[in-house]
Amino acid sequence: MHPGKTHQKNIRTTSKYYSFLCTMKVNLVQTIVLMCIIIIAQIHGIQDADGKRIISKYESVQKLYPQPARTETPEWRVADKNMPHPCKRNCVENQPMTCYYYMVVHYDDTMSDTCKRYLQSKYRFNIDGKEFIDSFKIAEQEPANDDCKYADGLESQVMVVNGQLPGQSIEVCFGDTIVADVINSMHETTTIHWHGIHQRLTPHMDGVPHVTQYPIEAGQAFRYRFQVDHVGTNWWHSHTAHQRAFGLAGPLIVRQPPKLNPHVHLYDFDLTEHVIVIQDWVHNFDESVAENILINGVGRNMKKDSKTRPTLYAPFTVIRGGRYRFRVIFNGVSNCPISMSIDKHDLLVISSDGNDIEPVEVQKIMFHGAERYDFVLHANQIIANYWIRVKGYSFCEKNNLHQEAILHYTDSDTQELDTSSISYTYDAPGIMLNELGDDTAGDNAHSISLISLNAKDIEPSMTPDVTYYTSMAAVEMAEGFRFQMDDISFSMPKMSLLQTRNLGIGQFFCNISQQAALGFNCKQRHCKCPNVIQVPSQKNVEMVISSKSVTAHPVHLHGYTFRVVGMGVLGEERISQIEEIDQRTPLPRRGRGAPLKDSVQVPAFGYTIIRFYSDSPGYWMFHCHISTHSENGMAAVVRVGENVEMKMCPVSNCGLCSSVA
Ligand SMILES: [Cu+2]
Repeated sequence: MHPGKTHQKNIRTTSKYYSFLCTMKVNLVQTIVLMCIIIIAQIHGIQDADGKRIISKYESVQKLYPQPARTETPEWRVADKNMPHPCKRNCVENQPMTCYYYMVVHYDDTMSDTCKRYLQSKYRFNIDGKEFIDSFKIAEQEPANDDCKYADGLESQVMVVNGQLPGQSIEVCFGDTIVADVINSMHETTTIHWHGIHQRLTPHMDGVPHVTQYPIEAGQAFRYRFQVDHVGTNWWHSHTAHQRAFGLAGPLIVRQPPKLNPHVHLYDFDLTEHVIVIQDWVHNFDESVAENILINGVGRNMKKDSKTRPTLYAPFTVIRGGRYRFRVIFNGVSNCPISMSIDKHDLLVISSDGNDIEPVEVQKIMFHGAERYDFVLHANQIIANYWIRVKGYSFCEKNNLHQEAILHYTDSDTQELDTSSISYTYDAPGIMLNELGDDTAGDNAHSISLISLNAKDIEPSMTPDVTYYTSMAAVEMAEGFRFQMDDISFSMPKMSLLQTRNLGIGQFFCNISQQAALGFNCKQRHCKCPNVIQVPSQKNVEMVISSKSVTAHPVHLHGYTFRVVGMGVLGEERISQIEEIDQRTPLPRRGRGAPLKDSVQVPAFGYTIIRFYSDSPGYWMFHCHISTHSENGMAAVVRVGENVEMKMCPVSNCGLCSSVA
């Protein structure tokens, strides 16, 4: 779906208007009603290039389910599909709203019939024998509800919400309440996690199956209802299996009133059109290998030996002289960190994972899975098109995966693209923020370390009350890789931890010291159990997280924002003795004002040190954000506080099994 399309008025709006008239004036003469119906039948919905009606998968699925009854919930703000949601507004202090979203999760296809309109000759152009589609013309001329998921021009099965790839951008203000009805029309379970939201008041809305809720079964609906307790560029995504790799993810943008926004003076525009979702892309539900990278759901086909279709690049329009806030979300799925740059433009980075920092000017940003960075782009170059470049590393490097999008200055020729420098070997010049394998000692002329960033929000000085050492590993065995935290492959109990916490389930938990007490050496034998790390509440907690593997792992802790106070590389030999090393000669930790994050890399054979104040009791997932790693055991649960300290959840959510819940 094109960001530019949100501006458009479309035929559907007109048809809605007629339909509204029809329903309101029930006592009008029948002939008028009939005429209305005929008009609606003719202009409603998606048409192919010949004007024939196409029923998209979403439309057919949607018909199976009841629509929200608006009259019953007058205080809720609800939007029609394609209409701007009333909650996307200028934020005003102390005026929260309740924002309703209807989210049908369904199977769908990229490049289905609804995309045929895009292939009309009026949109196509040619550069050096390669075919392209004019994405700016499409945004202008195609109805916003066309339901086309063009992706990389290849047909692929996907799973999406409401027919969109990436999913709809939910945009609200801090303090709003989100009510989201998730209707699972698939024949497998799902859940939605609201990444970046702390769920302090509603830990049972965190969306982790068997930890904070039971899975939403096939054919079942689940209502998420929670207060938005964290500003910034956040995102929603499925937390079940590998579903977010197949399309179940979208932005969740939380703005605040201008006077509370420390960076408001740095930019003129903060628009939906400049939200960027990047993801490594797999085809037909095969998560084992990324075959492409997509930017806002589109991009050039990179798969070898596949039939080529014209390329549709994601369009981003700016007016010369303007200063634009870009919000970038990396829905990284495989072991594929990416770098991003924009030709001839500096990136003034102002925020990460929804946490403001002192602005830093760089030319490239490295994203590890689940990270978000916001930057200001000053459109101060000559009027032209510029490449937004994304380059994949680690596993994506093996397939030379890279992708581009277009930064388009208004008044430049939309079809004038210089494709000569498009190649994997192209390295954008300048300084990189958050380099892969970042080392504290790594600050140099070419890179800026994440932990050298300064948070806008500075904490009082603190010393940790408790320090935990925890490790991430991918151990190669004869039967394949074992993915572990603390030498344990995480396995989920069938009872949901938060819901059944008072049923004595603690006896099923394990952790490394408990396993040792039982006589199991998890370094030698395979330990597979629900690894629950017990953390006391209301304490300054420090975690020294190490990667005992050749790979950097992006780690995400639910429920909290933490300070990143240390990061470095020790090497293969020394990393296994990190606890002794740190206790003998403490690893370097930076002082106050360290950057706040919820997702951060742990460098290969290196470590990352995080700190947080444990004031939100609950069961919080703590895991690698590479989907194949976490789903195979590189995960644990951080249990903060005792059961009695945890927020009560409503009875309807506290059943013993999904059929009761
Ligand atoms: Cu990992």
